[in-house]
Amino acid sequence: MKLYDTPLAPNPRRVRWVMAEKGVEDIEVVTLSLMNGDQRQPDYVAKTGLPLAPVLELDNGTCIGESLAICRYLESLYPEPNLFGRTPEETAIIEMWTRRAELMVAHPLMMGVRHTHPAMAALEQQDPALGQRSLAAGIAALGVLDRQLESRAWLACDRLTMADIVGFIGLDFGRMIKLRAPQDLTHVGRWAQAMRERPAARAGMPAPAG
Ligand SMILES: N[C@@H](CCC(=O)N[C@@H](CS)C(=O)NCC(=O)O)C(=O)O
Repeated sequence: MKLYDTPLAPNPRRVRWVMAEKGVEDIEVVTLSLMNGDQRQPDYVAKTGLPLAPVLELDNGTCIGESLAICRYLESLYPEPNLFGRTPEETAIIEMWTRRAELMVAHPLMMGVRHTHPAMAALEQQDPALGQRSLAAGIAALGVLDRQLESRAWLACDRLTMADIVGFIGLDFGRMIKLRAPQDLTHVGRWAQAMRERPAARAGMPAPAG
């Protein structure tokens, strides 16, 4: 299998994080430069369907796009540690928090970065007002995570799940514009620190400067 990846972008990072948690090392990683437009090359789009990363290409040539679909596929192949749920109830609760983390936090923060960071002008017809509204929505939704984390270490159940990975990567992408969770969100702060300390947090990430 081959993973079409790119180091700084949040959606491919979900896949690398899951691979690291599960100890998956037998997938070839092909690194794309989004800034150079590798994702828009006709061969890549013809093969994968959209000018986006990540994509997992199976040995039979099937291409799976959408980071969460790739992560679910990896969960089927490498079931431990479980990240998507063991029982119907757990699976539903993890799905609920994964969707909230993605739709309410990760997506707005990603839109905020894309529409306000100067380097993102290469990828986006920027609308700074939309960027600011998106950032405000993403930050407000962190309050929802903070309430959920008040009485628990992880978002969805008593262990790390996909919901934590999606939520944290969304928040951490905000570092591009020096965004941090508001200090009064102490539960988010503690959870984010626990996520940052996991070895998987470093998977495929460039070494810090200095
Ligand atoms: N919903 C997709 C989103 C994929 C996506 O937006 N990928 C971004 C990187 S995070 C990308 O490839 N952008 C290329 C571009 O904007 O030209 C997923 O979860 O995989």
